[in-house]
Amino acid sequence: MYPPPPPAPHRDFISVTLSLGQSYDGSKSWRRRSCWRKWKQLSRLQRNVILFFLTFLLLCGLLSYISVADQWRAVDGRSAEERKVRPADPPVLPAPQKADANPENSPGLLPQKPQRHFRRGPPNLQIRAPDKDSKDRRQDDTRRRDEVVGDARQEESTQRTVVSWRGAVIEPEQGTEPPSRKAEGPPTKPSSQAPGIQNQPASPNERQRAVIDAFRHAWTGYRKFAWGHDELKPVSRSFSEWFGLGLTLIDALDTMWILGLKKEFEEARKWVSKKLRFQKDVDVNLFESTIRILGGLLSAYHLSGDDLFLRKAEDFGNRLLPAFQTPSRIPYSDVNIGTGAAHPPRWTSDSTVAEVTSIQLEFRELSRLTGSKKFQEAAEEVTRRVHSLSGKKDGLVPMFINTHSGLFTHMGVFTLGARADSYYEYLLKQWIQGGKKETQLLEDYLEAVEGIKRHLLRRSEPRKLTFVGELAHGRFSAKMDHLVCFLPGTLALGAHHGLPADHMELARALMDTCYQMNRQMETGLSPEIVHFNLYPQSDRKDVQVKPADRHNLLRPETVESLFYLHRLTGERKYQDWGWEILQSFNKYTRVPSGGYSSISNVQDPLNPQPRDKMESFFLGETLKYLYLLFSDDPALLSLDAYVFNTEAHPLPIWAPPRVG
Ligand code: DMJ
Repeated sequence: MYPPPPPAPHRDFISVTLSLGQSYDGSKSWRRRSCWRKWKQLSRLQRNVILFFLTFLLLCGLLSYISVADQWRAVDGRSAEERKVRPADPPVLPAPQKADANPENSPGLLPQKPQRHFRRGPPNLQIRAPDKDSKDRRQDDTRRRDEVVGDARQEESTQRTVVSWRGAVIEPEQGTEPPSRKAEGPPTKPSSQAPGIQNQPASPNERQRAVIDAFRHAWTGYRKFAWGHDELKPVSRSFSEWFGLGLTLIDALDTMWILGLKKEFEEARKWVSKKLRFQKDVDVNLFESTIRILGGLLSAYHLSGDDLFLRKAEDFGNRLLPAFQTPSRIPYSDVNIGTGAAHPPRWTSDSTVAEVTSIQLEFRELSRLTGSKKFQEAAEEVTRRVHSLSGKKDGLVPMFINTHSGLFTHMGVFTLGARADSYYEYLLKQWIQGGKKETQLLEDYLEAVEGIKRHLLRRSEPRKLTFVGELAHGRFSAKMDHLVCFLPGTLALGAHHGLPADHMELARALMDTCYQMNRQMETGLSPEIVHFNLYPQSDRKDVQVKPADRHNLLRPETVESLFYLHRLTGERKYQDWGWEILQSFNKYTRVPSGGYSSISNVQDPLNPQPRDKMESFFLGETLKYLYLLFSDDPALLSLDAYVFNTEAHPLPIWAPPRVG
């Protein structure tokens, strides 16, 4: 017998022997048995230490897996986002810090962060690859936006603004769902898509290419004969000045971006950077320069992310502010951007109502971006004062307002056309811009629509076209400006944002009428003003034109509304109507050497009489709306993310402020 072996000496260290690959007989069970035996031979302490060590390793593994997975998800999301490069950056870009200075005198207008132009380039046409900082900024923006949108949704679910107007109860958050497009062509995503979640940009379709061709032709003329001037005179191959600020060029910036015209955009940007100077002894019209220049610069900033445009916009906004220094706070129509002297037109101390109430989208946005409240305050004071004035008729406003007394003048005349039109448009659009919270704007808008229905709507003979006439001291006139054709689009937009469904019905009916105003003319282009026939027994056509009203200025309103109607109903006929109009523009207004010209007679296809002027809004609005009309992608400048100013410059809808 052998004595029992002495107890193994106690060792306070662990030795683990791995016999990898040494299979005695190649059997797995042997390996398992041998491991188990070794495990049993270990002391309790050794076993505990091993178990602790293994648990620790397991935990570390788990934690690092979670973090790596997160990073991958983020990377994946980012690249997906970047793959979806859109012409428009999602709305609500970060608002830079406030700073007051003239960019021409000092580079310090905006916060003194490192000056880098981070430009994203037109769709599919990255001008310059974004550097790391800009990428980071975009990611931060996206993150912040997602948070804000998340908050907004949460808030919406708990607080729903219910506005009542004469029995109509409106729940503004209930937008109309975009229709299904069954019979209308390829299915599209609903336009209520969250901002920033957009599809791969589609390459332009045939009709959009035709718009690009038209734009290039117009631009060629402007570039050759009017570069840096306000408007092209295409027939005489020269130019005209209004403000001397390169109006067409600025008005067209965002259109170039949207159409993907990289080279043209870059060249125009260079002009803005090197040549555009606002320190000039020149009078500008407050309204026209706000909607075209301020609006154009703000949009260009939003789409491109290029600070240059915001610096210019702030400089320009500062120069417009003296117009508001009137006894009534209702601004003068004109202001000298060099001297700061503001004044009404020579013959009156009145301003027009549309002009003083259609600058708010731009001034509010400028305040939001710069952090300087003075722009918003000046513009909103006008809204408040007009809101509480007497002299309205069921929400309809007169056309003039006095800058000394602050009261309406020329009372008793009501129109949706010139001098009043965009008052109504901006009530709705400001409400949308501000996140559908400013109920006073909504109430005024709803009341006005009821006023239109009650006092201005009639149907023509024999085709029963619904139209909006005018009222002068109780007398109805069957006169309608082409300008009124903005209304179907605005009504449809309101219905989309939750306003009563009968607004959409009215929008459709008025859209038909506006189309007929074009269709019934020999050139297929609407005159400036029409009169509708009200007499059933006559052999007259529905749409009558007086000799003095036969001109067409290349205005956008019909195609603007066609864009909204198509976007919000999905019906292809609206695209087809727009296509007809584009062809008419090409046939009767295109000048071979470059550019398009307004014409004097839409009823004479043999001699439409070119007037030798291409208005800046042909590039800023008409061609932009045509391009958007021909798109089947509701995410392209989504109507849930952007609101277009009255010159077709898209501005972001503000996310609601964070609560708490
Ligand atoms: C544009 O300047 C704007 O659309 C404005 O609201 C009305 N006039 C022209 C276009 O017709």
